[in-house]
Order: sequence, then structure tokens, then C-alpha cells
Amino acid sequence: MEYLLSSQAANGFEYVEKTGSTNKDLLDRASSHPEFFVLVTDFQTAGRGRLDRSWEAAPGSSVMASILLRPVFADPTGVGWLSLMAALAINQAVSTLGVESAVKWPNDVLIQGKKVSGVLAEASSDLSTVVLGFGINVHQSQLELPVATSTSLSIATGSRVDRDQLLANVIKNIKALYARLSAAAGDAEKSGIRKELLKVSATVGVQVSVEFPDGTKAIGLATGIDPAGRLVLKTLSETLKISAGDVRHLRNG
Ligand code: BT5
Repeated sequence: MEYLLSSQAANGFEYVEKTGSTNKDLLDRASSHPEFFVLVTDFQTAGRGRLDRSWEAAPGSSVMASILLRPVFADPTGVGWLSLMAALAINQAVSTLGVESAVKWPNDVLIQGKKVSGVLAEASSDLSTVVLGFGINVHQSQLELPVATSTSLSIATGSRVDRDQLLANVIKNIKALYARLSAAAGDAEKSGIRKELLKVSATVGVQVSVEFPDGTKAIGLATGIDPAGRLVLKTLSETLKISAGDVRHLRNG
């Protein structure tokens, strides 16, 4: 696959036909690459999701890529925004295709409630490097998708989307949002990114069930995303600020 536009948008670029996980590869090789180096593949044999889950896509069906960042933010909450920022960038790229999409906290892009894209941010052990990985379903039919709650751009648009153009747009959008976040020293509020995210949030204003990494659950109304990127959940008894968890949308509040 040719990625001419994407390679022009990145600062260093590599395409491999097949690999285990682009996130793993880029984390392993981070020290030899510049910021905004992009690794993309047509097929992953061990694609990673969050919490040891997997990302599955048939060869050539989607965009699976990782971008290398070296954030230096005075505001410690800035790094926590990178995954939301990438989801926002993907959401913007999907919008340019004329499809209405929304960001589900913390890392998904949805079209009509179905997942078209997921983001996985991983950091090196010394936290100097962050790899932003994302999968975007492009050519799959409903039968080719791994779960019924997922969709692809081909299903949503009814036409063939150019993966190179799409990836180039995502890279450009991430660069622009990251420049704004960096200029605001990592402060998502000052950069305007929090406000932009709230406008396209599929989660805020919705009754949700949240499962925490330890398996416990909470149900309530998602009322906002705070300046630290946490989901604000109003339950019957308290208001929680959630930094990690899996959200299920129940109904509009
Ligand atoms: C994610 O995790 O959504 C993050 C996915 C990140 C994948 C990219 S691909 C390039 C880079 N290299 C990697 O190794 N990973 C990144 P999470 O929120 O945990 O969602 C995972 C869940 O989404 C799975 O358990 C499935 O239920 C579902 N899923 C798997 N493949 C999917 C797909 N193609 N489309 C929609 N949903 C999928």
C-alpha cells in the first residue's frame, strides 16, 4: 500500500505490510525516531486494545497506525489528554467525509452509536515518550467486523474511502491539536481542546454504566469532562471523577 500523502504529513514514516502491533514496535524503537514519526501497517497479528484486550482487523481493511510523541508539558494533566486529543483528531477527519461522528469517553469514535475507531496511548517506562496508536475501520462490511457494536467508514459513507488521505488528515489534525496543547503547556482548558471535545462528546449528557479496572461498577449521568480529562459522573449518592474505566451508554439523560 502506498502512503504518499501520509508520509508527507509525518516527520519520518514507515509502512510495513504486517506486524504484531504498531504500538509495541514503535515503543521498542522510540529512541531512534523523531517526534511525529508514524508507523502504519495493513495487518496486525497481536493488535492491542486497552486492558489486555485486542484490536482485530482483516488485512488491508483499515488504518492501523502509531504516532510517536515526546510531550513536555508544565501541566501534569496534559499527557492524560493525548488519547482524547487523538480521538478528537480522528473525529474531525471522519467529519470531513461528510459523516456525523462523536467521541465516546475515553478513546472511541462512534458513528450512529457504533465504534469506527479506537485509540490506545502507551508511554515508555520513563514517561519521556508517548505512542498514540489508533485503528480506524475503513473497508469492512458488517460481517467482517469483529463485534456487532462496530462499524466502518465504507458502511457509513456507502463509498470507498482512501486510506492514505484519511491517515494524512488524522496526522495533520493530531499535529495541529498537539501544537495547541503544547502552546498551552498541556492545559486542555486554555488550549480550547476541552471545549471542542465537549461539543462532539457522545458520552456527556447520557446515562451511563461505568466499569472500573477492578471490576466494580457505577451508574449515573455523565455530566462533563473535567479539565484533567476525567469523566464526571453524577450517581444517586455522589459525584465521581473517573480517570479510567469502560463506559456503556444506556440512554440520553
Ligand atoms: C481500543 O481499545 O479501542 C484501542 C484500539 C487501538 C488499536 C490500534 S491499531 C494500531 C495500534 N497498535 C496496536 O497494537 N493498537 C493500536 P479498547 O477500548 O480496549 O477496545 C477494544 C475492544 O474493541 C475489543 O475488546 C473489541 O470488543 C473491540 N474491537 C476489536 N477490534 C475492533 C474493531 N476493528 N472495530 C471495533 N471494535 C473492535
